[in-house]
Amino acid sequence: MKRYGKFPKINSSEITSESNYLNRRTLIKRAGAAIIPCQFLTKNPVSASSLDLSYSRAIDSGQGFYTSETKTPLEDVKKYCNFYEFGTGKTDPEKHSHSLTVDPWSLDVQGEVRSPGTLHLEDILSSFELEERIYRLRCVEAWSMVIPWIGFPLSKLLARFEPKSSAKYVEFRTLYRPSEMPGTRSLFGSIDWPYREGLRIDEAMHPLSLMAIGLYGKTLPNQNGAPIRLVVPWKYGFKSIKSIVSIRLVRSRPSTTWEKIAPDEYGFYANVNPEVSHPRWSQRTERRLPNSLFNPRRINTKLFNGYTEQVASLYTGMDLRKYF
Ligand SMILES: Nc1nc2c(c(=O)[nH]1)N[C@H]1C(S)=C(S)[C@@H](COP(=O)(O)O)O[C@H]1N2
Ligand SMILES: [Mo]
Repeated sequence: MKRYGKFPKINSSEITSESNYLNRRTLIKRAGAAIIPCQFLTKNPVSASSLDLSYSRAIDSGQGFYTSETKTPLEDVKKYCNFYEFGTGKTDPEKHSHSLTVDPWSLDVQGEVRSPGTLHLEDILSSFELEERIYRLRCVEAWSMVIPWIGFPLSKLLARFEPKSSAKYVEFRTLYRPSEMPGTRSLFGSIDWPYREGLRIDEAMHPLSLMAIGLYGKTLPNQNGAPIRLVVPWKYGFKSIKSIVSIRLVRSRPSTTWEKIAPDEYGFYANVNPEVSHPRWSQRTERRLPNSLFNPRRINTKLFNGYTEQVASLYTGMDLRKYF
């Protein structure tokens, strides 16, 4: 990614310990339907049965929902992040995202749909069955992780708003709240906030496209895109937009953040492809985190991040070099 200026540091008194958006009220409303944050458990002991997280485990059904590859430890998933709203350094999101208010949260869905509207996070959590997906995440910067997400298919969310046949693309937007996002207050950045991403409608409806609300059995850490984010495992990580507040179904291809900044470096499709180099580095291999000087864990990058069987048909007849 490109380099931007340094970001203002926030002082440590603003940083609270582990923050969590599920308060008692939410939990009672949801009647133990989903994820119980451990912070809640330590403060307010609950019966053992509530400890059961009700999401279905990822299984190897041949749909790409599961991989047996070694998972990236939770500590690394939480520490090594890209979330430019909180700064450009890998550990900035972990340091600065405590200030993000994730409750209340709502998601507005508009555009080419029969029933547009706003859903509160609580409604979202009680509407959809939660499932685990163990996915590879391949960043365009040539590092990768294996993460056990918890969420539900994006297709189920979109279906609820009844897309019209005129809906050809889906545009996503991240929250833009400068008071809580030091990275957006930088005078040197060239990002036109809010962070935006997009998918073609058939990509959005693909069963692998996931709305994640948790990882490793818990609600999402703020730095990983709390309280709700997209995960598109066959595309470079920048497509997997975090902390989403708005979804619009549209007729034509939306403008997206990284494509707008450097269209020759970051395409709209951004399908993982070892054959198509980034202008400044090769995409043939990747560092599987956590790695070190002595254990570099460099592995070959696979076409569509290893999800070819599931997604190749979306791109039949398309020149993947042209539509990178
Ligand atoms: N809003 C927003 N979403 C974002 C980003 C960002 O800077 N802002 N970074 C993207 C990039 S480049 C990657 S690799 C993934 C990283 O997700 P993770 O930090 O949870 O591993 O988030 C993506 N989503
Ligand atoms: Mo990335």
